[in-house]
Amino acid sequence: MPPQDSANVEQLLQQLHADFAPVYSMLMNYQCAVMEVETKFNILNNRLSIQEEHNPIESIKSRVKSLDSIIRKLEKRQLPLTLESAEENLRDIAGVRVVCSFVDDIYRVAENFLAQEDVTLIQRKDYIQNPKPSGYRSLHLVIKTPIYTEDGKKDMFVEVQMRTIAMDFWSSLEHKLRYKKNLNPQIAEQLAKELEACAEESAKLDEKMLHIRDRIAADASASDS
Ligand code: 0O2
Repeated sequence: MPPQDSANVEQLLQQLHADFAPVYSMLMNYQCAVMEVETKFNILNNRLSIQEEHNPIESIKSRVKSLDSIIRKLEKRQLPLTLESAEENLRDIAGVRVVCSFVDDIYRVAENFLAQEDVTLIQRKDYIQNPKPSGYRSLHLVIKTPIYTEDGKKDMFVEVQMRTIAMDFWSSLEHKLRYKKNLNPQIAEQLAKELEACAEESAKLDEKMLHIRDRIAADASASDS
């Protein structure tokens, strides 16, 4: 490459870095918030396992929304297409999904998480007590938590979805149906009905498993005494 072209490339790269710096910085802030929240749940998982003799959390999955999804969501809601507007209006740019073994683990972990001084609850939606018409079940928490940047402390929104393994399994299958394009509408309707029935059965299974776990624990403590 001739020296002059190389200088042009350097200049272009510098310009691109300067242009994209605010975007990188915003997404990095959300990534930091996700890491903070994940750490909180990992610590809770270890601490609560001492009391209950089992790990209440099966897995934690996290993501930061892509720039494309952020812009599309702003457009869909007819909001200004700016970074400031995204930070102000979208509460699910940082998402953490906590999958628990049993339904009561969800509430115990949530309670301990929300009791922390640097976690502020903004919104709580209990789709376990009140499932969506689709059959969707999860506990949704929108919280604010601080991160520490070069410019100081910054409070960040994080959306936490908490569910059992069964709810997570159901939700990922239903998500496939939801986003499948070009599906015959009659088949889609039939599948949605079948999925709704699956959600009911799955909730009953969660209840039965919880009951069995409690009976095992009760029997074990009776044998110990
Ligand atoms: P994706 O692709 O999972 O990110 P919001 O969209 O958050 O502004 P709303 O309706 O207040 O608006 O949020 P809600 O109902 O609390 O749920 C938001 C998220 O929950 C969804 O994000 C899904 O992840 C999940 N969810 C809610 N309802 C359903 C459902 O019926 N089926 C499945 N599979 N997931 C659901 P996104 O951004 O819609 O989708």
